[in-house]
Amino acid sequence: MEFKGHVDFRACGQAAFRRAAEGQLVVECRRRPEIGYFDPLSITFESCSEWKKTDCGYMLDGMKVLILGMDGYLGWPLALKLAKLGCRVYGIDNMLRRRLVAERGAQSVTEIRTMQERVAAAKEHLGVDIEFREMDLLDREALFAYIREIRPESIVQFAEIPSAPYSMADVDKAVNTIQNNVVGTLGLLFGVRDHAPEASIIKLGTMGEYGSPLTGRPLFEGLFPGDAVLQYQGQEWSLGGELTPRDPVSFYHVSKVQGTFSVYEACKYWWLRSYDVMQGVIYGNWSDELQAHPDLNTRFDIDEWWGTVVNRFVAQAAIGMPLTIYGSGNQTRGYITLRDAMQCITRLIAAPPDPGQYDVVNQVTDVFSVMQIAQMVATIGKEFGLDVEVQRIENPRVESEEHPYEVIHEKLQDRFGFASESGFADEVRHLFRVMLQPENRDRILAQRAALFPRTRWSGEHGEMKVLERWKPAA
Ligand code: USQ
Repeated sequence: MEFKGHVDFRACGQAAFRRAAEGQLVVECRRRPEIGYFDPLSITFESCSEWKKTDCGYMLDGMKVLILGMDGYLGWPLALKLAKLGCRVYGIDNMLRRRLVAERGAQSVTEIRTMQERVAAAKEHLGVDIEFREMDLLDREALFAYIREIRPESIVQFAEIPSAPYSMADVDKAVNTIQNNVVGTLGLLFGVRDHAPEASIIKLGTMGEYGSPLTGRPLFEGLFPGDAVLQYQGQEWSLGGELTPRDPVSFYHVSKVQGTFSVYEACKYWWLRSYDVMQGVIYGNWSDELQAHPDLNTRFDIDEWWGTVVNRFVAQAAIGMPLTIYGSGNQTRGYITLRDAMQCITRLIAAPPDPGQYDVVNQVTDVFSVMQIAQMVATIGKEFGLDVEVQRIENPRVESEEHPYEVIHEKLQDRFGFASESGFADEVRHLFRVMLQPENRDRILAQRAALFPRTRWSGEHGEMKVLERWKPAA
């Protein structure tokens, strides 16, 4: 999508509107108050020096973006991408993820540098400046002071514990997840209200907030469409614009649902603006910026708590471990590559919502069952000389194994111009090349014990039973 013509002042966040004496609406630019009030229709994207055309549409030049959770799998590639696009990028992280992965006896397969080294590498290899401060989102005093200091134009909330199994492992981990995610997001909203109310908030939610309704009801983008109707006892009511039902599948997903409600309410009470991103399962580790140098690597986890299924399967195949399909393998989810996810988030940052607007996007490109993923990974593995075996094991989770899955994912393409740049096969081929590098393969082998699941939703811990093993035909 390309904006044509006049500047989208609502996306700008820099415009202060006023009614002139004759009743005409005029606007003042917060970035350039010296030009005074002007007619909003008198400025086009092409003529406004504050807007710049990028690969992701028109964007505020030097837009100030604060990334919460910059050290993570998503936070770091996003920082690099935005910095390369000319944004002023700021970030915080409390480095918790590194500690929690170590707690499971695991580590990132790709070797990652400290944040200080990464920031220096970004300068050296990409020529960009990124500002990082080690800070806990729960330290509200420090957070609010930082927001006051930089007055971000966009804030990306990635500073959440992202693992369903971790949140189900024991009471401390469940509480840690809820505390970090729910309280962290709530505090942030007050900070934005008081210190940067015009900033747009990009909140990372998850497709798992919806669950997988057995009725086959479509998973709309957060809110019911205008023509949705409830029929009950011979009467009809409109559901248009209401939040769709949530049916989370772990305490982690519960924390995301709570985040959704907190953000929704804050937009309503305080006129904040936010996109809530219902994120599908992300896989891969390719982006243009990450490829520039190994010192820029993002983390890549594959253990039972922190790895997502595609990443785990490729790593398992690389060391000759049978792929761990939980239960029937017919569980179906929406998936997206890291590269595509970064493009989506960037487009949302570039074109923020109206003040007071809460909107939701479903961020997925493909829908697969676990069985299909295992089959595809095994087939691609053969190109690398691997004779991949798969195993069905007892499902450690409480989740539907047979269910319809009808995801609506239209807004990112239709309204924000998203076009996928990477597909499953190419991304998995790239992953195999990375996982099979001797030093990476060694790091997978070193954490082999953490690859097989031991965390049941029931709270019991121990090996799952293997139900079946076979080698898929190509
Ligand atoms: N699964 C297997 N074998 C494995 C690992 C997973 O069969 O070795 C199955 C799971 O049972 C599940 C599906 O694969 O049905 C996806 O599991 P996952 O671990 O890849 O993803 P999930 O726990 O759903 O969570 C991940 C991210 C989370 C994000 C979510 C998006 O960790 O942060 O919110 O994907 S979604 O799944 O759409 O909710």
